[in-house]
Amino acid sequence: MNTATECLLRMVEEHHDLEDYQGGVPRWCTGCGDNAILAAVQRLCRDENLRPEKTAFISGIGCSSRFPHYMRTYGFHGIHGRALPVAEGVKMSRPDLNVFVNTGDGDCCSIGAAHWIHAVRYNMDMTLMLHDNQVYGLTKKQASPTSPRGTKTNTSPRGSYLEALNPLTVTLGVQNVSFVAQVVDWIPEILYDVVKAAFHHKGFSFIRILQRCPEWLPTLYDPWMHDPNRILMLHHENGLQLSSGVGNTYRNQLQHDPSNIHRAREVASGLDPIPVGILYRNPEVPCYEETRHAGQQRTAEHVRAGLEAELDKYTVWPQEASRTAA
Ligand SMILES: Cc1ncc(C[n+]2csc(CCOP(=O)(O)OP(=O)(O)O)c2C)c(N)n1
Ligand code: SF4
Repeated sequence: MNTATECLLRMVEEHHDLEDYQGGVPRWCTGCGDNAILAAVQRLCRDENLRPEKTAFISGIGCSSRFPHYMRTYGFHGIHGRALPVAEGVKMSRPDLNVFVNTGDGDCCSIGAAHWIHAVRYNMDMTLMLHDNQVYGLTKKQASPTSPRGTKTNTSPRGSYLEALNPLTVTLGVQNVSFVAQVVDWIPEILYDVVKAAFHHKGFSFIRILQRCPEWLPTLYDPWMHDPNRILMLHHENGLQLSSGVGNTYRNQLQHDPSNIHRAREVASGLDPIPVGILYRNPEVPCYEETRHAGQQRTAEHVRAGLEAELDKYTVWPQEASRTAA
């Protein structure tokens, strides 16, 4: 085969269409915001021509955590609250992979909260999407840490008593935070732009996606969906630039420099209007997988030698055994 033919074959082989990333048929309810997130992610994979065999989607348990089943890439549908430790293990052993994490507000902010905090601090290079429908969807409507106070659920029939936890301000309070954004599932253009910016960020990208659950909280986001002025659209030359379509629809805009963490925390505290866009981005924060291995030799021989030395510590050699017996 001559070089030109080889080249052509490789190009055909390495080009991917949307279908190449489509896994099983989604079983989410009609109108579930998870469908919009899936569409944005599959589009990103296609546009970035990500190699499916070099891409892994990791999740916990919940409706949103079914995500890896619907991607035709590697994936791991793990256990409740434990998506992040699995993702970190994957990234540590295979830093060359594109790692994505899909998690619900229960999965991340309740049972998985400790992992969430430490994952921000470790700043490993991966993209986390928090599908925040403010309720436990899969288990049929229990209150989650992000449920607004007063939400009536099976665990809070008279309305939940506590103020909702704000995942943005929590994340922005953790040492080594490097990327925080918020989007809503019903503005697909911005959803896509943010997922793309997060993917290109080197470090732990945290995206909170306000996701509709028409099954259990059908009217939750209606006030914001029906009134574009209740969305605060963030833009900046170092953040998102708005298209004329988005700019004309969402006129309540704020020029926000995402390198300013103090301003990011202020903007993140706003609940109404809902801030949408990139709140914070700092590409200078070191990634754990790099600092951890800096200056270390990691060839297979070194790993094997290290393991042998470790196992030798526990080996009882025959002459030693007979000496001990005598
Ligand atoms: C250790 C453990 N505790 C509880 C459960 C039950 N459980 C499964 S999913 C879930 C909550 C799901 O809510 P969320 O993470 O918000 O995801 P959603 O279904 O809304 O996408 C719970 C409590 C479980 N599977 N494992
Ligand atoms: S129950 Fe809610 S979160 Fe789960 S699939 Fe249905 S709409 Fe989506």
